[in-house]
Amino acid sequence: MDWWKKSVVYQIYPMSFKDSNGDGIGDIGGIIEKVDYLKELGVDVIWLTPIYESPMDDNGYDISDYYKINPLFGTMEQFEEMLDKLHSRGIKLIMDLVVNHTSDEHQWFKEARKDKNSKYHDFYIWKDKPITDQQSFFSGSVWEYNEETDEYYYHLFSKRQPDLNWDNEEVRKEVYRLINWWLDKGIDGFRMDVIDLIGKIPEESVMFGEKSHIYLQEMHKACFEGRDVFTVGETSFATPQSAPLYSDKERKELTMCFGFEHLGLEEIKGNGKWDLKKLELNELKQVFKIWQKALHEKGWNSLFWSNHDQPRIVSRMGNDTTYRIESGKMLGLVLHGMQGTPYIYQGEEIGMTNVKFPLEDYKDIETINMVKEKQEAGWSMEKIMAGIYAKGRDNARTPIQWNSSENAGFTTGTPWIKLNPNYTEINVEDTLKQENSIFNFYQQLIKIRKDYEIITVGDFELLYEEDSNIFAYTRKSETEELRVVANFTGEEIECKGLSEIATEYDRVLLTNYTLNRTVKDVLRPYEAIMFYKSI
Ligand code: ISL
Ligand code: CA
Repeated sequence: MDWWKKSVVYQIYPMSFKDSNGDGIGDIGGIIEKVDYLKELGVDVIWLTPIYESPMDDNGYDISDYYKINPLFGTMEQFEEMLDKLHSRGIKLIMDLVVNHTSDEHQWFKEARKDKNSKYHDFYIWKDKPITDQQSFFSGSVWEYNEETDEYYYHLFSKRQPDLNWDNEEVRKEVYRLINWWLDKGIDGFRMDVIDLIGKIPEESVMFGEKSHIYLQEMHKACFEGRDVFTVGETSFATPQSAPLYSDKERKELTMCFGFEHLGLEEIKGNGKWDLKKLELNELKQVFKIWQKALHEKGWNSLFWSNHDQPRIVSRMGNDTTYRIESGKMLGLVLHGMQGTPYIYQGEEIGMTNVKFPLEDYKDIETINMVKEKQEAGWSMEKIMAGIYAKGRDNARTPIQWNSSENAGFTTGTPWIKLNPNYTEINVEDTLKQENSIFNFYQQLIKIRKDYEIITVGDFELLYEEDSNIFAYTRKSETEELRVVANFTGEEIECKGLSEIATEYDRVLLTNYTLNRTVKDVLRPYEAIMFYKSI
């Protein structure tokens, strides 16, 4: 079987992971210090967000040299030491591939913007005037004026992140060259940033054209054919129809891709990410049901609750006060019980929570630009701040809380972003001492994936489909059966038939409450149980 089907990936956002030299910014040295922590958790693969040379307009998602390590994070020697250390512990490393755009400080763009006749000019997308009124993800028009050539270039993110012109064959060759260069160094694959956008059609404001499939197939041939590596596409626009196209092995595009539908359900449709409504559990269940079925034996799912762009999951869908630990475990169990490869975002394994900072403490370019835009559009400050508290990307970017000492043991210097003040109660050191911690629960989830084939191969059937409090499903194969039953609320609720299920199954593989053997037809707040039987 493909190794990545039994793997669990852990995402590291290096700036906020561990600082080793006291400059307040997490770095490669910090990761090297913590490899044994990752080993103890039991993860198989590390996904590292960008550590390449960058002016850091978007925290490294704006790359100025794909072949260099950003000195903020360390040196190439340290990178190699980290890779060796991970490999020696049996952990693989995938890097972030950001090739929808470069930094405006990349040599290609510097040449391109100076001279229409440079071969690099066509590496980017130029028009004489803004031909559409398309808005960029980080506010404002996608078209930015360039004085030297008296033209406009296209950027889907910040104006310091010009989009590459994927229709130019030279661009694609350069990208394949850098991919192969890193693979030859011995890394185990890539997470590909907004990779569905490479098929865009700027003239029509179309962001996810069919061409992305063609380019990915070409890339596969040029870089991945014959190598035992894995790729995961960040495909914000993937649907249950297109995800199998990206991840069907026969099509030779990607190993798997991230779908975001389950994380868009709090948005009022068409109003963007800041205009929010309450999450309906039934909508969430339907999304998972459709994705699980669409990809079963036709592709491969990526399972994730959060990443560096998303709020903390216990604050978002659980309860980050009274039932933080219970709900953190429940969410982990529901996700890891499904078919696909699970991703754990740093800090999720100890149940880190969202923050509420005063406006001046936010660092994220998306948040900062949004505030200006919404103020101009007449939004109240209350509404803007509510949006930031709920959805701001800095929620996920506060440093890892290693212990209860000053700055949570993250740095001896001044941290680049404030810490969540709750580090005195929530931190790794205390968590590791507790027997019933979220960390311990995640260790068990990872182990179950290794021990029970059903997690990898079983099909998916949603149960209690109409119930707006319960998330439950079965996973079946010819020889085994698994059933997950979870209470998504902070109340004790009725769960008809639960006691029968308990007798029908051989045993409980995992639960977040001490199991009361005479299970009644009730679920305690955020209670989650994973039943198992062999057939
Ligand atoms: O978080 C988002 C804004 O609401 C998403 O739209 C996000 O920008 C999108 O998923 C793309 O994310 C990726 O590319 C961006 C970078 O800022 C993100 O950190 C990265 O994950 C541009 O490179
Ligand atoms: Ca540092």
